[in-house]
Amino acid sequence: TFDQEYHDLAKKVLKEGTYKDDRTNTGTYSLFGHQMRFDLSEGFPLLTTKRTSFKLIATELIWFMRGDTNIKYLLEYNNNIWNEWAFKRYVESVDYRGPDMTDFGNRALVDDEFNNMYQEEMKKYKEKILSDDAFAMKYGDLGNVYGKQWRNWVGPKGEVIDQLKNVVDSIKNNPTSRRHIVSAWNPAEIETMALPPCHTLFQFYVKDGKLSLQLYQRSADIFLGVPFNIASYSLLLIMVARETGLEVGDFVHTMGDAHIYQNHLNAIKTQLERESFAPPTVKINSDKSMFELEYEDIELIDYESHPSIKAPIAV
Ligand code: UFP
Repeated sequence: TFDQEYHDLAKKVLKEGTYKDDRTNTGTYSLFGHQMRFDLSEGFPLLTTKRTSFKLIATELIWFMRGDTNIKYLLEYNNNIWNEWAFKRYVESVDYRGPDMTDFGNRALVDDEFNNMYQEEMKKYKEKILSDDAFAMKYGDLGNVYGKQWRNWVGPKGEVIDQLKNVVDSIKNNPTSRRHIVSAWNPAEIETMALPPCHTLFQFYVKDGKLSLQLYQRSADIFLGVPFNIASYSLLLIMVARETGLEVGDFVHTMGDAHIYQNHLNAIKTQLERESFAPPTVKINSDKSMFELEYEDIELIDYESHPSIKAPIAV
């Protein structure tokens, strides 16, 4: 089953992964290089051994597809997954006058008093993004992250390249091509991004009327990130298959540094003890092009799961 593919990865990292320090000073168990495969004709790979929010995944994907890089759109859907990265840019700016927020991610975990202060500042920040357009423009933006690179990659002469539109056209016009690629990794712009892309590059493959997609993910937080990444790219594959008149094939998920943060160990072990349910399915209730789709057009059907499991995110 789909869950088994994920559980096998987690078990492998628990067994074979070795301790590795990391940028966030959290500490991980890590190994290098792994591949999972999900046949989407069998259903939609949203994990069932842990409640995983389809709304967060779908609204983030649509946000990427719109070419948007500002968290305002996400906040309007009550999607908070990028807040820490945008907030970090704000508190490090000259305009921030509140209490010192240095290393807020780690401090909030160990210091209750600081955590209350941080929650308060974050709340004010979110309210200001939603109510003040000028503030949102300046401090809601994450820089040249996914949406920018997918839809508006700027070339050497200032020309704008719409990689997503181009790849849809190339799938339609030249299905056997081996060049159906979208890259989020733009070396010239890495420094202008709040977080260098984790899902770095993806490629499509057409055979026997079926469309497959492979993702290369350079860095994979197995407990918190990967369940989202699997569902997000599977949903993208469904949308592109629909757009190009093809059936869905496999989502192939290839990863580089696959890691479990040491403060996620108990959480993942709890999840691994659970039995999976049959996977849900996804239906798109609209004739709109994939570039015009909205969250309300997408329906998740028959999702049965175990409860969610909370764990701290490494910022
Ligand atoms: N991460 C994911 N998936 C994502 C995403 C982030 O697993 O979609 F945006 C994790 C991977 C890593 C951290 O633990 O976020 C990014 O840190 P770094 O840039 O140091 O690899």
